[in-house]
Amino acid sequence: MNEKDKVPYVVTSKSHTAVAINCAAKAGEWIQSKLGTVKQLGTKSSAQDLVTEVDKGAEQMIRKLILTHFPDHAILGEEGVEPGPEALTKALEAVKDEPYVWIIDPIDGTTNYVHGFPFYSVSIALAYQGEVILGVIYDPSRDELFIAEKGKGAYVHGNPTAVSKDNDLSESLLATGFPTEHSFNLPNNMAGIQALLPKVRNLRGGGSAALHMAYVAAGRLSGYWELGLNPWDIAAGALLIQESGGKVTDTKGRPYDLSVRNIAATNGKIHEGLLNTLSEAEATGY
Ligand code: 2AM
Ligand code: CA
Repeated sequence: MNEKDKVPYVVTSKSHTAVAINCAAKAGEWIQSKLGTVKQLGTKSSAQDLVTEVDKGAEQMIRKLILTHFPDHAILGEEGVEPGPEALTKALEAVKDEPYVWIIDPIDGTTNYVHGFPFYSVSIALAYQGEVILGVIYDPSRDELFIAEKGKGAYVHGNPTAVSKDNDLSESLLATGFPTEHSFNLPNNMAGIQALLPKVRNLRGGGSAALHMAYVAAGRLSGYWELGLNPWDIAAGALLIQESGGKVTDTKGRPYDLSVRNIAATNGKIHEGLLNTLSEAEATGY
């Protein structure tokens, strides 16, 4: 047999979901074992946008595992893309004709991780022809694994998740994230907070977009919005919420897709109220 005719060995027996779970669990366990040991703190787009050797190591670990099983799949990972919207547009363009694209955030909530504030997660999604078909979010601090498969529902620890039943903003617990981009997104976010706080039960800012979205899916938060995010912060959580009966759009109410950066995610019932309040306050980030 010629060298060039040799077909590399490919493990074919595992499902996408099993690989995603394995990646999230392995990376999560490793991240947790490194908690409190970070030596070198790097910054990306701004002084508040942190990256560590643990983010990079975890992403490498996940990439390797995915490619062992699916060598022809594309991967869009946070640590593989330069910060900023232009680099993201290019990265999305580069994978747009790939049938399967894995979208990974090795640590969503790096600031929390660095400070030992136990609210961070590993987020892994798989898109087929541009549509998210699988989402896994793992919270290693609580050992909680959230899983969603398109059309098959969403689960935490094997139990189906469902969004909250709150009908009105007044009985809602919302979450948001505070932007690292201070000239445009920050004033917009502040205007949104100012308008929403008097209308809702209360507001939280936990610091992990993916985990906030998992919490909306699980009914622990009624809704969540944030400006200036990236696809790896949102993709897995968006499917979790949709499969739990909730609604995910951009902050102007347009359907969610991988390019959406300003996200509104709710139990569905309060969606219009959230969007209307953001719009009236000119706080949509558009
Ligand atoms: P990260 O920890 O993976 O960077 C907190 O509000 C959320 O914003 C987190 O999900 C965090 O993800 C994300 N985030 C932090 N810095 C960001 C940046 N410069 N651009 C976009 N999202 C960011
Ligand atoms: Ca990250």
